[in-house]
Amino acid sequence: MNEGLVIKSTGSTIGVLTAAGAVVDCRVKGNLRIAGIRSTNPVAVGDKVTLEPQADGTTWITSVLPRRNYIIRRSTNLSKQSHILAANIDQAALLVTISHPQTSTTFIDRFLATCEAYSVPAIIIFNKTDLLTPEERQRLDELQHLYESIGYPTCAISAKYDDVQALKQVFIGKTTLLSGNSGVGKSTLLNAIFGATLTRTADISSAHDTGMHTTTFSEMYPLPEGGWLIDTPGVKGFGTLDMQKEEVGHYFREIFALGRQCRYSNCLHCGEPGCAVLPEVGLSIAESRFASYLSILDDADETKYR
Ligand SMILES: Nc1nc2c(ncn2[C@@H]2O[C@H](COP(=O)(O)OP(=O)(O)OP(=O)(O)O)[C@@H](O)[C@H]2O)c(=O)[nH]1
Ligand SMILES: [Mg+2]
Ligand SMILES: [Zn+2]
Repeated sequence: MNEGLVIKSTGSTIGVLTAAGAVVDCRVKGNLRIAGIRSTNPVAVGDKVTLEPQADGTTWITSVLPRRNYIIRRSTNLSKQSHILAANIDQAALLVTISHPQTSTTFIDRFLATCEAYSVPAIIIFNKTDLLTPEERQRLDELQHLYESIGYPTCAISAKYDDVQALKQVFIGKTTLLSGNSGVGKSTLLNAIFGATLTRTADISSAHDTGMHTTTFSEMYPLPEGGWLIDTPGVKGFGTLDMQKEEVGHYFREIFALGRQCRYSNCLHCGEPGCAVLPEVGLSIAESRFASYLSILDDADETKYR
């Protein structure tokens, strides 16, 4: 049977790299469904799939091989549909900008929690350091310090003006998902690392500082040294998965660590007696992190009534 690796997904057609080294445009066989996942895309970039050439010259994707992991984004609108950003990844790199546009800590924390849920190592790359005012530079320092202290590697760059070749080392030999809000510079970083213009970038509309959503589909790029980088369309928000309330704290490393000292093992850190976490909010646990934790707890509440 023919097997291939999905390297590009535009929705209707899917680019698959075959064992022979060719990229074939394929279509998903109509009745293909992946058990247990309700998503808008049954096949995602990074998937290994089986192929079946048809008599009319087209090729069908007939099945998706079991996934090692996947990163899913639940749409923030009411449809509650999910979209798989990528599958079978080794690590995720989140691009964050302090300004132009501003990435919220809720967004960062939801992304990190999603990575934790799938045991995908995450790194945070702060971009556009060239644009920072002194106050924003201080904010950058604070956030870098915060996330490093929790255990996430961070770095701060200007993808546009710095020499980012050193950053390449982080990506060699691994499949990395590049994610972040629209306009934070994912495609720019990718281009800078490859030293060639592989994907389009766009100017941010200065009126709103919002991105233009230049990248409209996910695509995987091979590194000459080995490994893959996956450019994804900018994400607005990160809905989280159907987590049990008691589970949410597991995906915030520092809350999880401290939570072991709570009197009740299923403590939600919302005012229960003997809670070890709540008294530390604003001290060893950042208020922004706890606020993100609470926002996901809220979601968990919501899913309960779905
Ligand atoms: N000043 C400055 N501008 C940057 C930097 N990195 C990217 N940009 C600009 O920011 C804009 C958006 O960059 P993109 O690379 O298209 O952003 P993206 O994250 O791929 O956006 P989507 O594809 O919409 O998700 C472009 O005008 C880039 O030139 C940087 O380090 N400094
Ligand atoms: Mg892009
Ligand atoms: Zn507690």
